[in-house]
Amino acid sequence: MFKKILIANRGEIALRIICACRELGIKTVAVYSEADENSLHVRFADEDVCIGPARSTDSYLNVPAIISAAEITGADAIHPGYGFLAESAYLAEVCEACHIKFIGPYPNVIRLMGDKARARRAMKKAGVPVLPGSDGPVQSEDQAVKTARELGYPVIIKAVAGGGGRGMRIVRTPEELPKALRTATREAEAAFGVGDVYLEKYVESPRHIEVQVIGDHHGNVVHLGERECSIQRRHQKLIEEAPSVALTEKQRRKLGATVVEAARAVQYANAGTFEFLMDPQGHFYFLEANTRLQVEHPVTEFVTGIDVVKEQILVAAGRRLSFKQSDVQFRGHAIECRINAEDPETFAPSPGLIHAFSVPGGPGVRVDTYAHSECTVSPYYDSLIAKIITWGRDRTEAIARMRRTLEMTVIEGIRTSIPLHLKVLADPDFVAGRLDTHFMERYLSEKKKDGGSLAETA
Ligand code: MV4
Repeated sequence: MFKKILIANRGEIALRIICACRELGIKTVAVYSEADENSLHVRFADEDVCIGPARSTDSYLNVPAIISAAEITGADAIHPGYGFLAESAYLAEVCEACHIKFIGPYPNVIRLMGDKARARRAMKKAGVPVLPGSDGPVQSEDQAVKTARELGYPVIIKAVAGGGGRGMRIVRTPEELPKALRTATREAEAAFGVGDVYLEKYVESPRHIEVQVIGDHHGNVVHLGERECSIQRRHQKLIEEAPSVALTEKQRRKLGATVVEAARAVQYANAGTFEFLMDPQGHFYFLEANTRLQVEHPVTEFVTGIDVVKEQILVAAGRRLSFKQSDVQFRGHAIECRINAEDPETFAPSPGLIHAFSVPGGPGVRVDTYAHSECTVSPYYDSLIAKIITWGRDRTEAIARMRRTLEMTVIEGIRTSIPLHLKVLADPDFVAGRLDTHFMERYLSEKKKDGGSLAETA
């Protein structure tokens, strides 16, 4: 087993990984930027190394600095968390070359999934349903026009190097296509350095449903069920839950089995998430695979009782998965609210000093956070300060626990998304489970019409 793990991350996820290491008796190394010197992840790690200035390109994205920190401290493995270098095939390769275990999939699998057109083709070949679309990147305007005509409008243009919703264009008529193709290509080139784009049939009003998998290095893969992630704004998820109310037990088993087979086909090891769109008729289509631990993994942990981060570490060390698919039992319902340091109405970031911070516990409540009274939320990094996750025997109980937890949470000195969460949790469509990826857009525009203010209830 590893003796020492370096955590190449910050914030709540760095603390979450420290929790797993402590339970396994593994020493930890924190890396931090000059802005994070007084953070809890530094305080609770056994050792710490400053890797550069506040800007993440100079610190948390600095591969040589992170590898040097691992070598100096004698760490056997690096856990990348999510964001930053978590899906860097390059970091995974450098780790291999330096005989440091990268806690994640093989570099070639990270690279495959990073190319959304290749990933699509690989999944299709493995028997996973994908949307009708171009076979690989579009080669010319003529070809795109022809493909779009065959697919039927609307279509969506996606960047091969994109993902998470960046660089997409919905095209509703043939007239719009040439211009949309040019802008999408230009934007992809500017954002990712690769201008390649591909086409897919556009699905109206889908749900976003994703399946958690974990594989070991002996060819075993199991799925840990799905998460419903339709409550998002501008591709930032706000609320996630498990299970999805939209799936029958039969659909869950079928989707799970399909994903497990596909993950095996690409020799998937460690934790991963396969994202799907579910259309209003209940059909599933593969979107992309995330080759990392995800922000919303706690809802899966709550309903399965499996510690995903501990399992990631164990399989990276070469252990076989300690459970079979038939050992995975789903119990009750879990919901996560992402608490961001931002204005609940304008969504403008709200960094600064937190004077007071208190979240009540009680039955079925989990809080993953780096925040505490008198801590500072830095403007340099993303605005997620806490994840509040509640569990209930059913969805109604999980929602009730979330509401009373948010109502009794005290965060003073900065603005947070809590008032927005409380409104959504009281929305009749949310309560009924009538969700799709346009829920928040619809919700926010209706609120505007009503003249309703979140500040009134804040
Ligand atoms: C789509 C789609 C509709 N049709 N693809 C956005 C994130 C990226 N992973 C893929 N995305 C979408 N792809 C087709 N063919 C709609 C979205 C989409 C979306 C997906 C998941 C969650 C939220 C979303 C919000 C807007 C659009």
